[in-house]
Amino acid sequence: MKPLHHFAFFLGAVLLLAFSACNTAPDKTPAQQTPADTSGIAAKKWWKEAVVYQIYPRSFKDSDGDGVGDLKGIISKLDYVKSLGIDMVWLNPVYASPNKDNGYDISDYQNIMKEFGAMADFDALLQGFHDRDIKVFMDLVVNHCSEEHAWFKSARSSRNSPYYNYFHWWPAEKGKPPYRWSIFDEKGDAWEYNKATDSYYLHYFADAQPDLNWENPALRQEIYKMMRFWLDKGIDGFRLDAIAFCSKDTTWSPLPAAYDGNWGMYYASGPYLHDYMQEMNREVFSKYDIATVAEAMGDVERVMKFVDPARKELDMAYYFEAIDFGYLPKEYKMPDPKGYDFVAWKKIYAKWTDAFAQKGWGTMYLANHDQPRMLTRWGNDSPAVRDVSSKMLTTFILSMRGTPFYYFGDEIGMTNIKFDKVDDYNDIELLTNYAQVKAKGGDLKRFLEGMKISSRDNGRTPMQWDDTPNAGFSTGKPWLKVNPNYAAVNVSSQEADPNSILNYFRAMAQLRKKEPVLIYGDWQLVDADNPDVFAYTRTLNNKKLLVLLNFKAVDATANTGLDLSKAKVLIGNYPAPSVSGKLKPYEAVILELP
Ligand code: TEU
Repeated sequence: MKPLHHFAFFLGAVLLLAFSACNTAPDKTPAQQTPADTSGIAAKKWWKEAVVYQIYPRSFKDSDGDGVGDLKGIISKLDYVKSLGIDMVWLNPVYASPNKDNGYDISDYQNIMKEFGAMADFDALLQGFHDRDIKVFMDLVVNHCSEEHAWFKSARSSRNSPYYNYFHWWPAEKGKPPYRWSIFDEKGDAWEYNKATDSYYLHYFADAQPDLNWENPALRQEIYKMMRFWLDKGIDGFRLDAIAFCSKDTTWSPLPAAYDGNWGMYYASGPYLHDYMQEMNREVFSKYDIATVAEAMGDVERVMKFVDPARKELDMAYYFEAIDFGYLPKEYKMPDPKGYDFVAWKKIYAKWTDAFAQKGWGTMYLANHDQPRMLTRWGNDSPAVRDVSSKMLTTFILSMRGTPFYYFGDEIGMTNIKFDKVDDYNDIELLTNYAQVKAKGGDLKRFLEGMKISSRDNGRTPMQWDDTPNAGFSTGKPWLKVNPNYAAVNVSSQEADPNSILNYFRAMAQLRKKEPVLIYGDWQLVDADNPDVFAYTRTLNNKKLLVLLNFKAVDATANTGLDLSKAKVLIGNYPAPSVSGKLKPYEAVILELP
């Protein structure tokens, strides 16, 4: 099977499962079937009540004119971040890194990336957030490190290095290693030959990102020590990158006959994964009042294991089934030109939200640094409807059950940049896939058209602060081009406008704070088969809210079967919000029902 196809097959399998689950019991959700959480009151925790704002430091604000965002830049915007009404910030990796994968290849876990500043800047940033009652989440990348990490440099020099067993090796005298797939490798091969040791090392991601050997207890202790270093500084939690992949089957047996290219699921099935999570919790997390979120691949059963409180592992998980929806089968991240099946997509949300109502806790996101801009992917970025469409998606994120993770720049409606030329891209994922399509003699023009919708760099362009050159991001040449629409889409112009996307985000964040029903309330999909409207109720004690979201560019009607005659509008994205269930294009409204 060709490497590009593996991920697509994974998606295909997941979709098939989703469809069959939905077809058998369209509206009968687990929440209805079992009385486990019918009151909607889960154990209260600060991290369930928080709105998280994700900052990609490279693209947020550059303080020294080198074209790369930095920590001092973020410090200069602390009051802006506070003004959003968010509670917690997730910083993408700021550790020392040669940046083959923009900080996800760490060469020193206890130092700051040169371009971003120094440890003193980090300490000042943390203090600045804490002074404003904002908690800080660090990205923890421990499935792999950088080839420039001292451990790997030593390990690759000799089989006798004390660090050799910090990594996974296949000795060349045993012949070629059994096939494993790599996501950021042009050859799609996760084993890379190393001459000095006459052996192959494993890398699920790029060859510059060797996988760490979690099977080695000494390595695990090093990781825990490093985690304590950051927690002792006072950070408030970790986002655990690619953590589902850390345990490996070190018998390296050939892939099972049943393997269907579903690498996400396969790699997330390591034999000791949850032993390691429980050990990490015992040795580190349980000793601090922090929150942890897993980047958890796999199906409901797999993801649930991370967050079932009885298992004492992690607190929250984000899953991929909804965000990876709507790509063509057998092709990596190629959007289906016919669009996506909206009804099936809603039912994916229903399935996961219902699962997290039983145990654990989920998250809600429509974008992050691995995704395109939410407005282009899930809304409509054309100037005529950009405003309403963006506010509608914000209403969605902040009214779902699960901790919202909101991506910087979405609060002003930033859109995909849609590069025409491959030279404009920076991302290792895109460049790898481009090289693969080229090597196969594939249609590069078609590939680049697809990437205008799905590529990660669309979400990584610099923050648009104002209409001065480079959108006020940097006085130097930005590392990635600024979206030319910055003259119209920027913070400064939206600050002044009470009806702006930015001020709508603030209002929605306040509403979530004011209404516990939006956090702890039961969630129920209504009018499930409506092809245009995403409608659901949130219920807590005697309070019932109805959320109506028109995802289409045309008028639409929600048939909820609920009596709306006494409904009261809590928020809406049109000047005169609808109380009838009849919705204008991209209309969003939250109604309180008596
Ligand atoms: O992503 C984990 C992951 O599995 C990725 O393949 C993800 O699915 C992909 O980026 C989608 O395009 C994490 C980070 O979020 C990502 O930025 C890193 O590149 C990756 O780990 C390697 O560290």
